[in-house]
Amino acid sequence: STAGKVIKCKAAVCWGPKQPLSIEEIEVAPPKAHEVRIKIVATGVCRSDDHVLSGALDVNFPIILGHEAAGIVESVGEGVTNLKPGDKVIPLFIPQCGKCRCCKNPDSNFCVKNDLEKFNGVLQDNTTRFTCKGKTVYNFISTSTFTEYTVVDDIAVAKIHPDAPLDKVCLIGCGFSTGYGSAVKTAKVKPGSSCVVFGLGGVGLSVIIGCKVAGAAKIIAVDVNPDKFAKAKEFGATECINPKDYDRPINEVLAEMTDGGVDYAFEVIGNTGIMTSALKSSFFCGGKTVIVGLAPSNATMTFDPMLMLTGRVLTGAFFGGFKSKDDVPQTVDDYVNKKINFDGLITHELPFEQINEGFELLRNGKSIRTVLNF
Ligand code: PAD
Ligand code: ZN
Ligand code: ZN
Repeated sequence: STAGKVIKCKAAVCWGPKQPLSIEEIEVAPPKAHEVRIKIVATGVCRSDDHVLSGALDVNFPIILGHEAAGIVESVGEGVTNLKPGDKVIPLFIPQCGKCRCCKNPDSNFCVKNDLEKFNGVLQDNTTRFTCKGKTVYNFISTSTFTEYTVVDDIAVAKIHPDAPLDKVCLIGCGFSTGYGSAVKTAKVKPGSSCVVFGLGGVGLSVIIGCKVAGAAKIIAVDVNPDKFAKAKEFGATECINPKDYDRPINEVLAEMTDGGVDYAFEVIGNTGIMTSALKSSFFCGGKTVIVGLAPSNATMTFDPMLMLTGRVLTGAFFGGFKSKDDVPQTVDDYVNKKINFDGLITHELPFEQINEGFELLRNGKSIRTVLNF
């Protein structure tokens, strides 16, 4: 057994922005108290990882990215009682400590133990278990899954159904849950309502799945890449529009299509200008806008506050408002029991070593989700 020993394995190390990931041999130290070492089996490529590669998000380097994954427990540290070697798990990019003010609030899914606000890149004890070429390698948002083995805090991992296909349910670790939850939990889309979704990547398409399940009557899909429209329709979009086809603001077009504005608008790109467009496209009495996309570090959104005085609601969430440790196992059960399906989001599967190709497919708009298999 490898328990208690340092594991040497392959990982995709990010030495800095604007350069390819480098497959390196790294050392992964054993888990300390309340930590879990996981053998990653499958991991998806999400735009949030690419935001680090493009330089849009400020993190510490070198770092091991990746946060949408599924794997198997290799060993556990002292004090971990609810997990054992061999358990199937999904790492959680928002932990759920269960004890903090956010965790105790039934309406919040955030946790003060998160690493999403500051990207410190360390575990709860302020260190990491990764080294490469003698250097400390940082963690990414409590997870780091672009590696054969990772170590996470036990508050940042959920045990899942033993029959779950890991190369599919890895998407429950981010893209699917974030989009689906944004519709059903954060917005609480009502039957018969109208929705607009800006950005038709893996997350935006999952918003569409959620809007459809919630019974929305009109689901308008917006993207500058019309290649995305076929999938959007497959998942439930009733109309697809490309802002480039119009010479006036897209919110005006949407207002005409929806008797004055949509009931629910979702920004799933990470563009602060589009966030304002989303807000403007929501109905002036009670229309709700949900920010899902991750804007670049230090970006700001500006808008006329009069937009809010008529009763619009602006909100946002990480991870679709899902309380991670509670909702991930339930969502996996729903997948195993065929109550939900999102297989159509996975357009490409590649061996882990071809990770840079996975990012190229995302950047040139050819993929929805690429799943990397180890
Ligand atoms: P993606 O790159 O697969 O999809 C984005 C889509 O937006 C693409 O289809 C683009 O063509 C489209 N697009 C880009 N610019 C425009 C524009 N100006 N107008 C219309 N469409 C445009 O990304 P994704 O689906 O993996 O992620 C989407 C965003 O959500 C991204 O910012 C990511 O960082 C964020 C995210 N947030 C969370 C969360 O917890 N809030 C989780 C996961 C991802
Ligand atoms: Zn993600
Ligand atoms: Zn907490």
